[in-house]
Amino acid sequence: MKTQVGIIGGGPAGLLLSQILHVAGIDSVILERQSRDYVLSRIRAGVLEQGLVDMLRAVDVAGRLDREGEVHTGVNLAFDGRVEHIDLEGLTGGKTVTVFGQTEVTRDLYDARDAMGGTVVHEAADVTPHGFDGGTPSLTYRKDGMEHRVDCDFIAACDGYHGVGRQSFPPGTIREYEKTYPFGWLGILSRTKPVDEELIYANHERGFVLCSMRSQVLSRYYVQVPAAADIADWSDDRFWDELRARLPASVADVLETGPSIEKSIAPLRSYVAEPLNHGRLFLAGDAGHIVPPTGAKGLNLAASDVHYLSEGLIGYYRTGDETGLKSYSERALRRIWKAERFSWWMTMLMHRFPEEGGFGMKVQQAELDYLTGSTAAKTAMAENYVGLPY
Ligand code: FAS
Ligand code: PHB
Repeated sequence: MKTQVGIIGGGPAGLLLSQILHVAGIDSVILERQSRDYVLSRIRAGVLEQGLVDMLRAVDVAGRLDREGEVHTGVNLAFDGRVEHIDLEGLTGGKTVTVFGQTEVTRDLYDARDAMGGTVVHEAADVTPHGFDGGTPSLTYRKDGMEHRVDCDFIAACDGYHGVGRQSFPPGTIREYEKTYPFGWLGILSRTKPVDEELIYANHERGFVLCSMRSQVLSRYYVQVPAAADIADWSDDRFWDELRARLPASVADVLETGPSIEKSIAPLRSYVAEPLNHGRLFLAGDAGHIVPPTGAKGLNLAASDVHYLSEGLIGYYRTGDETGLKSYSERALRRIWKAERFSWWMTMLMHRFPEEGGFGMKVQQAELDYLTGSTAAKTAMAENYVGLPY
């Protein structure tokens, strides 16, 4: 098989890149190791920056998003028994975020690829990049007991943190920056009315919680748990009791509970690989970086990577100009590191670090008290939360 851009990974980054390239008349093939059902069974991000919404609209994949997505003009911070509102729209001159599940974005991207005759190979095993150091890149993979090969001009590794792309860089060509956190997020999905119209991030001495949603009848909640927590130890009742215990009474009193329809624990990590390309192999999305979900940046960073990479590829195929490809890594990393900083800052501010003792708790509460009382501090948080410019 021959194509122009070989893409490893059929998650949001790979699918969005393929869709943008297609609309620009550039051919691509996606090799995804899982089945489509498996990919669509994963429950992940929920908050979309305007930049991602605009990109989906530009390639005609925002129909359902525009109908079903919820525009949020603010977000809440809860601490010390209080709930304080951050007016995102007012503080950023009109910018907002949209609540619409990553799973639904991925579903709509798959539907769009199908409608445009896109090639997505599922259950492609042992995908391996070759020849990206020189001018003859290719991807090999196994499916139905047969070896296959895709010859291409460029390889985009959109294969997530555990993907093969980054691991294919020659030894010594990648610098890695990493911070792991001593806790994870235990998340549940429940067919219940969300506890508030907007998200609530809560700092509490028992640990962090987040109240989010997917719609007015589908709630998404997270509870900070130790990194070694076993999901088998967390019944629904225990989850709801812990969530209530960590919320201000005004919120806990109106919490609607119900059976979980999904329950999982996500580890928290900050990670960046530099550079994001080696020869004609490019990393985009979680393949190149990971953020703790506290700042709702993971999916949105994948979008800005795809924005920069697709600009470079389109420029190359239209004019032969390689400037955009040569500057991709530097451009993407500048925005990545600002999102890494913001996600780290929100994580350090909102979570319980037992080793910090009571002093650490009091300092967090003092910072939250200052933040919610300062227009300058709230503006700084708001412009990062809605998403910095591409
Ligand atoms: P993805 O990991 O989504 O997609 C990569 C794809 O590549 C996958 O489908 C995988 O099967 C495939 N792949 C991997 N290796 C391959 C190989 N060798 N060959 C072929 N295919 C291969 N972000 C938030 O903002 N909020 C959240 O609440 C949140 N929760 C998360 C929970 C979990 C458990 C995880 C892992 C991430 C979470 N994230 C969250 C971050 C998440 O939303 C990512 O940022 C987003 O999925 C990034 O998209 P991709 O870069 O496409 O990577
Ligand atoms: C979610 O709804 O899954 C979500 C929202 C905001 C975050 C993280 C996750 O910061």
